[in-house]
Amino acid sequence: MASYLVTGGAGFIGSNIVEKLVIDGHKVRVVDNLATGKIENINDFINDIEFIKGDLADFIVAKRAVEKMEYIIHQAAIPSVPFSIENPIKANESMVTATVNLFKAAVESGCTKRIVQAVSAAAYGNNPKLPKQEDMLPEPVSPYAAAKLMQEYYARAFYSSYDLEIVSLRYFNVFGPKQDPKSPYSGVVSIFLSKMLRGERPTIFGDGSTSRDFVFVEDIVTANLQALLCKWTGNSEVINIGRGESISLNELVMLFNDILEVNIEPLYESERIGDIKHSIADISKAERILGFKPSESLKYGLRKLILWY
Ligand code: UD2
Repeated sequence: MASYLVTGGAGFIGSNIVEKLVIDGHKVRVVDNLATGKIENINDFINDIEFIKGDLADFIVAKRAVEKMEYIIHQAAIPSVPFSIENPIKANESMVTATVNLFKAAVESGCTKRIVQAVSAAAYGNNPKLPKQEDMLPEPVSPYAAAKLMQEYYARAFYSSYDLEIVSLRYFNVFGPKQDPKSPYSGVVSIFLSKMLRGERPTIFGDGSTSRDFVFVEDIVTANLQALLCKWTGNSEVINIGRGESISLNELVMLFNDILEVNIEPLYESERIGDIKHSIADISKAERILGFKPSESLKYGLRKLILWY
């Protein structure tokens, strides 16, 4: 039994990680300020964990959170591009300040064996090269992307300055249970599914040829645990986590029609400003370093998501 701190553990991805750790019988502490996370996400196992309501942008909270914890899974953030454009100072606090506090607190605690943190495919920005490879020059085009990239740079800096082992996972488009379709930060998979389950037509922004690499949250959970336990390479690695395949928004609607056995036509509206056209991960580094393999098919994850609704 090892001890794990999950920051943002009441959020969509964080709560899926907490659930797996609890099932595996680990000692789990969650720190969450409940800004975007929800206590309902962890209610089923609240008695099996320690919960701290607090904001990591406050160093005292960070110190308390990391105390005696061996492994840290850092998911806390305000994970939204539009929010960061409206409120770059708050976005920076929630990602950069919080992360530096967490890393510094971990150095001071002396107990931390390794940290894995959530970063983003947003780092690739509008670079049209596909698939996205980790050694491509970053092109952050939003404050969100800049902040997530800064988290990666701090990871490297803390390894070279203090020997703190930190792995950064660049998530592609994550979907799965506990992603709230009503949230303004929600992903297209949840939005489309919740509408189509009610028999409503989903709205595609653009002509539907836009494509994404949709990755199931179970795969994200697996990748985080692999990143904590894999052999240390001697570098603070940045690793893509996706399926390594993409589908268009039109195909996504067709897939839901197929699984739900309905025939709903999407509506089309003009493209969303700032959207990138295509995104697909090269996951060979994840395979090589983590032993990561995504779940059998996209349909597998979509079916599990439908069961959750
Ligand atoms: C994802 C991440 C974001 C950031 C970004 C980096 C999610 C939820 N967001 O944003 O945090 O990492 O990647 O590039 O994973 N769309 C529709 N209809 C809708 C909603 C969305 O057509 O009702 C389109 C949207 O215009 C976009 C695509 O679906 O072309 C994906 O949108 P998204 O918000 O799910 O994710 P994305 O890729 O913008």
